[in-house]
Amino acid sequence: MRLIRFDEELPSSLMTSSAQTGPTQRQVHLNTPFNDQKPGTSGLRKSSKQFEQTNYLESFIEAIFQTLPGVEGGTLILGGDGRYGNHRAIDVILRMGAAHGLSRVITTTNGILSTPAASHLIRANKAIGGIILSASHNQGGPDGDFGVKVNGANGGPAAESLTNAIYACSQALEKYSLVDADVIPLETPGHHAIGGMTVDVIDGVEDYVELMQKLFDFGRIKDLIKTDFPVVFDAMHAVTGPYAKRLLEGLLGAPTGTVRNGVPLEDFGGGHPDPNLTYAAELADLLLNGKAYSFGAACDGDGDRNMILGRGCFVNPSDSLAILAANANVAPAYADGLAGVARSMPTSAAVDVVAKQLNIDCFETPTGWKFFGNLLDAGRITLCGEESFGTGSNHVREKDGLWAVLFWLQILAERRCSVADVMTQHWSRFGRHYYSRHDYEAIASENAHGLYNRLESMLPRLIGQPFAGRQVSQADNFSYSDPVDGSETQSQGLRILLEDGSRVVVRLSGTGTKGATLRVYLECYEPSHGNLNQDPQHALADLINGIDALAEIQKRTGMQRPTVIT
Ligand code: VG1
Ligand code: CO
Repeated sequence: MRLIRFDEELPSSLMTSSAQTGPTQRQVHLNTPFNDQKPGTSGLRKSSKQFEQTNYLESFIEAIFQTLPGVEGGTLILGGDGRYGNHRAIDVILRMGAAHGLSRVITTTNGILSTPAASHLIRANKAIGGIILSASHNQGGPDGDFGVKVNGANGGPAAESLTNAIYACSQALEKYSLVDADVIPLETPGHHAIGGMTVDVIDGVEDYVELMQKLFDFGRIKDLIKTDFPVVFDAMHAVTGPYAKRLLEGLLGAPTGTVRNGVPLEDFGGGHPDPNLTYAAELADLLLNGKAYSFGAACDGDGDRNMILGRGCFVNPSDSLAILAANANVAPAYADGLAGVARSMPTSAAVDVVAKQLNIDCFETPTGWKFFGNLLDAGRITLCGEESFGTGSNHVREKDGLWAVLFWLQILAERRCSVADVMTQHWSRFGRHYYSRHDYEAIASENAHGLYNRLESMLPRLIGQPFAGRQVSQADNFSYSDPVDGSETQSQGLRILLEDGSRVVVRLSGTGTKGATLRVYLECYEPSHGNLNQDPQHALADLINGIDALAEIQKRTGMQRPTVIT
């Protein structure tokens, strides 16, 4: 355990408080710095227990405040997905922010703020950035995970250069600063101060809802819902409940009860707030086996992911991105066309085919939304997405779950057909990318790294060799050169590309907290005149067996089958 060596009280000359005496500023010294605060794919994620260690959260926050540009005199956006630890973290960050000379923090009632809504607030208020308290789709509660996401002034996840600098700072940290102050009440909107720092508690839903109204034609969506088109949304007891209620049940006139699990809970009701067929099984069952709804959707813990379902129909996220791109003109915000599109490397090439037809650029980036930021800022792309249930546009700098739901409803409102019809018509025009992701969760770390390193060392010899009844045309560890700032990112996943355009990608997750998670991404293309109605697991069977044999997945993970199949 790390003990506080001594506390030092400082004369607080910077502090000008509305209170009669300014708050006391303190510095807390660390015995030894923490050496495990390296942010992963999106922020720092650890178990709640790790975050509850003395000084652990404070250390990471200090590293952020010492590294993020513009803290002195700047405005910060602060909130989270409502998970266990949210309130305590907001209190700590406010008192540390005051000690570091922030001039203003905008936080939200009950600290509820979705990741895309935070991104919007950063941009709308010209803030220096934001801190979002979330471990996204990871489970919450005292026995679950907690997380801290750091966003920059553009509203997007901090670039690697910044997260590396934060990590370096945390490893060398000797002390942190905070002030002693009363806990700011978050139950209702209001204006407060801690010393010279203003704390504005605002409704975290309002600005976001206004933004959505600018992007989409709510009247038309309302007309669709009014006709015989019942919709259902599962907020998974996470952050999107209040947003979805205001949007769907409020503005769009869907009946009360449309939003299920709509009250954010500290432990997400014991569930796993990950909108996929495994963890949102109840919703999946309603749509895939029931007949009551025409459209269903769910979002993850912090509201940036989305799953779209139609009656008897699951929309693969890679297809979803392609379909949004192909139909973008139906939404007022994108009626003038798209500047370009981007997808993460493991995402299927379905959107590439659309981009080609639209004659626009299509970029392939590493996994993680931070890599889209430069392309969005430079106006090179309008839409982007990931296979992991993430889609978004230039309206914010994060993926945006409810935005995707509204976009789908807009398409359905224009086309007046079923989700399944949208899918089959898309495939018959562009061909179909059969796609699946197999996740092996919580594998012993050595086994996962052993498997990965072995496969990586085999790659050079695979080129030209047979694999899954095809020939390997390229095999490498993906690296990315940012077309905007020229920065290079190496080692982003092992790719086995086959001569017919099919491929297998293998990565280790950068968001898991228990052991290691192996992700295997599988893809093959069927042209528009081919067989478009297979079960993806069947269409991909050769690739599934091929990679298992090559990488010895079952043997080395000790698992007969993946934990999650998407
Ligand atoms: C996963 C997804 C990735 C996504 C990231 C953050 O990362 O694969 O596409 O950007 O989560 O999403 P990884 O490293 O575990 O594969 V979220 O909604 O958890 O912030
Ligand atoms: Co998320």
